[in-house]
Amino acid sequence: MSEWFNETLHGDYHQGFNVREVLFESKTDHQHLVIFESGSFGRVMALDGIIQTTERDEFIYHEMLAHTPLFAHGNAKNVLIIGGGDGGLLREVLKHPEVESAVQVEIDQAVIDMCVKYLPNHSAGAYENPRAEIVIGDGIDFVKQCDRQFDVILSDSTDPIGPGEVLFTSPFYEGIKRCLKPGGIFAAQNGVAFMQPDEVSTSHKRLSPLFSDTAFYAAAVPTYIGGIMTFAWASNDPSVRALDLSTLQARFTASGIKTRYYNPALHIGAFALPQYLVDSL
Ligand code: AG3
Repeated sequence: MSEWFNETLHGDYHQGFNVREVLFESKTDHQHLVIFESGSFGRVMALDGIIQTTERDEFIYHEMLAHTPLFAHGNAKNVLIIGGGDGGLLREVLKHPEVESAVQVEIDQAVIDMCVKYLPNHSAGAYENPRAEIVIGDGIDFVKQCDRQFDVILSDSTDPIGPGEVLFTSPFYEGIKRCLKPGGIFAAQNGVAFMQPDEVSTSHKRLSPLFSDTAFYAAAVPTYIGGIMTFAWASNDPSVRALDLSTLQARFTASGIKTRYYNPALHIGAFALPQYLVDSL
């Protein structure tokens, strides 16, 4: 008889994975962590019962969270990542030749260690990259205290439940504002809109008093079930979001970065939201 992993995010609707083999399972200092071999999505990592990443579809999420703000910025030298312990986002950020340093603040050392071991294609050596600096700590403390500023800040958090909850609050967004350089861009995972409808309106309510441009963009990630995953976007320079296709295409081509999901046309289209979301803002 086979074993199933059933996600616990939504009370009365879930996805299940056939578990071929549990590779690691433990309660860390912060959360429950499991990494298992699945039937059709390769290796899968879940925190507190919620799917975080799978080998098969992680590229969609990580490419969209990294490349959309980085190509919009065009010359991001200093990048800050909050969370992202599996290393997939750091891997994509470091593909940008203009990035001189990427600081990653992850609360849970065990997530980094176990993902390096059991999901090596996520970080793909990024933690050994001399441009990467890893800080173990809570993202909210870092942005409240940090004396450095960044061109792009990315929040690759869990959902607003447990350790990730503070990363969706006004004090966190105020910290983000103080750590962003002029013209800087903040992007953050913001939940699956159809299943977590309040996340878009709440983030909009909290971000828009602090930033002159607040928006959301979207991508469908199969294992974040229930439709489109949204990403929050905030900046004090509206022109970075209004870039035309030919500028983005020129930057993308010049970078030499090979993607499997992101491309400049999709970048622009991703900001077009379904009407039920537009109406919720
Ligand atoms: N962290 C975001 C997971 C969101 C899951 N939420 C959901 N399915 N509604 C992903 C971490 C990948 N680096």
